[in-house]
Amino acid sequence: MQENGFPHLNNDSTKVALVEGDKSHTYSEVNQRIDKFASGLLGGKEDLQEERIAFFLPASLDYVTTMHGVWRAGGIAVPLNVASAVPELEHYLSCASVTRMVSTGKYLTSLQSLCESMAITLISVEDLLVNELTKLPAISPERRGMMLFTSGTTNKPKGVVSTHKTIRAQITTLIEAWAWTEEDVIPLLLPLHHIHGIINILCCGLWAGATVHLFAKFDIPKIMEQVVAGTYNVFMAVPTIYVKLIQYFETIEDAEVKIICDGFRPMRLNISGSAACPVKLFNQWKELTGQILLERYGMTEIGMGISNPYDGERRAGAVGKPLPGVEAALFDEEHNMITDEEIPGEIRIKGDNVFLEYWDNPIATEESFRDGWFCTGDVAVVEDGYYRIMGRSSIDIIKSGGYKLSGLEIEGTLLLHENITEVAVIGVEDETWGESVMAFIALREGANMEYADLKSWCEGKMSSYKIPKAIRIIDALPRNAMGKVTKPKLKELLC
Ligand code: MLC
Ligand code: AMP
Repeated sequence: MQENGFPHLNNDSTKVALVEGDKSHTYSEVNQRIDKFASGLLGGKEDLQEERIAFFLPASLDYVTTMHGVWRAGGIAVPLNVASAVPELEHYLSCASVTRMVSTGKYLTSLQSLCESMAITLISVEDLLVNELTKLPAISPERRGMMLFTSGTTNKPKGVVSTHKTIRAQITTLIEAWAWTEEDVIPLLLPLHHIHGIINILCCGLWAGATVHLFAKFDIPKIMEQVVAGTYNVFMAVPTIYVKLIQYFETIEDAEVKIICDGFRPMRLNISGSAACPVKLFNQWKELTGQILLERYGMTEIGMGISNPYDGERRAGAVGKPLPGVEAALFDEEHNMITDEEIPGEIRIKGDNVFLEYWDNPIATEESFRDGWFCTGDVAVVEDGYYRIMGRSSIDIIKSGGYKLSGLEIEGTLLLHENITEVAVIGVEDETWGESVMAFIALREGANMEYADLKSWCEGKMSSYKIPKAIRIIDALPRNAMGKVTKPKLKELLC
């Protein structure tokens, strides 16, 4: 197992690192490919000096090559969501001042005009796999390594910048806490522009010398085939994935359900995170598979902060205790640390796992820290040392199927519709998605709106998972004396 150093990849030689369809790739093959790619990216330079290199790639050998290649060449990796709409991509690319974009196959054609219009050089992975290896730079841990975009309480997503030290801390705490070993085999079925897929699965797996099976999408039958074959001993997903698996079980014969559940039963670990795991789901999964889900809590800015134990009681409805190397505490509205159990407060986090800054946004960075603590905006209580998440301080943030969405960002796009005069977006409780996006809309006089028409209007303007799942037309939005929309009142309208 790797002890330290960069860039975060095991160098064991003959072991299989990645499986992609019917192809498998050993660590030595992957490492050599990364070195060639990094040499190609450097193109004669000694060090990329934190050049922002974006990449638009599904989970694949190419993705791993690019991510690690950028790291080895001294750049900042900016992985993008392959399901993004063009206006979203324009924001990410201009916000990060991206100079080069790496992609492959069919995506190269679709990205061409965007890259041309933004003076970004579009390159294919293959083009950078040079044969002449160059000396790669020494990368100090304090250097910036990755930028991930996160939605929040602002209109547009912010770039969360992690250093190599941050990335290493985020990985190593999980290797220790969840007992990763090179014997582990895990499917990666989550998108690779968020830390759940990137850090918890891909980076941890490749640091530990484990084998990661890459799936470009959440393809239930294909993944279940491998579960039945006993291929995996670790499984990590968002709650919606467990819900969808249970919904899938309802569509197949009981005997087949039993075979699949028997594939989950001997695994050493099933993890749920990125959104609250309802107690009902925790119990259903236990009943079906015998697996006691390990729920943990994290955030783009901190990696994982709090986790139920690998050994010991995994408590339903709770996210556990601070991870090794992570300091967590609750604070009241006056910024006093809460020391009594069962009094709710905001979770604040300290440790090497915490990000460096929001890219090019010193004000947002400063506002998100207080006395050295990162303020998460999540409210929790502690019971017998176990944290239980109660909610979020902002109603503008929605967690749908594990994706964090900004109500304000969605409102900003909907307001571009010629018939919409006012709009407020909230998250409403939903059994499949945790929360689903609902828009309250006031229309121009005399105008009508059907949901289906609005949905097709939204396509291409925002990622499809941000599109409201329901709308309600109202005459005017409720506002307080200051003229601010009172979103809690909208929730009351639904009762
Ligand atoms: C897909 N759809 C969603 C959605 N995902 N709608 C709302 N919320 C979502 N999350 C919609 C699509 O727009 C489409 O709508 C329809 O569902 C089918 O799309 P799909 O792509 O085929 O869906 P599926 O593959 O089933 O995707 C579900 C999912 C996916 C759960 C696999 O949402 C997912 O990968 N979520 C995980 C996101 C994640 O990694 N979050 C971690 C963030 S990091 P239509 O109408 O067009 O049919 C973090 C920190 C931490 O949170 O603690 O980990
Ligand atoms: P993101 O910004 O996409 O990384 O999402 C981080 C947010 O997801 C956190 O701030 C929490 O609100 C939420 N989250 C992550 N894990 C959990 C969990 N186990 N229970 C409840 N909320 C969670």
